[in-house]
Amino acid sequence: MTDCIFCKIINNEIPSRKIYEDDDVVAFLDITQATPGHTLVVPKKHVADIFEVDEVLAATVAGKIPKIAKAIKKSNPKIKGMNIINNNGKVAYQSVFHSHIHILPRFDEQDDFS
Ligand code: DGP
Repeated sequence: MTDCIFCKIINNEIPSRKIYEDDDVVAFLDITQATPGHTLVVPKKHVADIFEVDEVLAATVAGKIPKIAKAIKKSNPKIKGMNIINNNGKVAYQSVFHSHIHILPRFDEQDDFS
């Protein structure tokens, strides 16, 4: 989709800090870094939200999450947990309408930056 910021990231038309990529998904650091290591996992196929995702794509994307989450955790020994979140629709605080999953590393209270 020509106007989609995540499609542009997928196609390397705009820069991002990619931490994982395969034929189906890319994972890159979220520009806001709500917590350090905040990562977005994005299907390469343009689908706006969960209402456009079929079972095969859902399974494909979800199947990559443990591997990516473990790699993020391994990259920073201070990470003690993670929130994994998917917003769908403006009313649910979705702001980029190319479906994606947030991985938000969490830290001990004294280390938490959020
Ligand atoms: P959501 O609100 O769930 O649709 O999350 C969209 C996220 O996308 C938000 O946390 C900020 C992030 N984001 C928006 N534009 C860019 C961008 O150009 N680059 C990167 N890396 N992240 C972006």
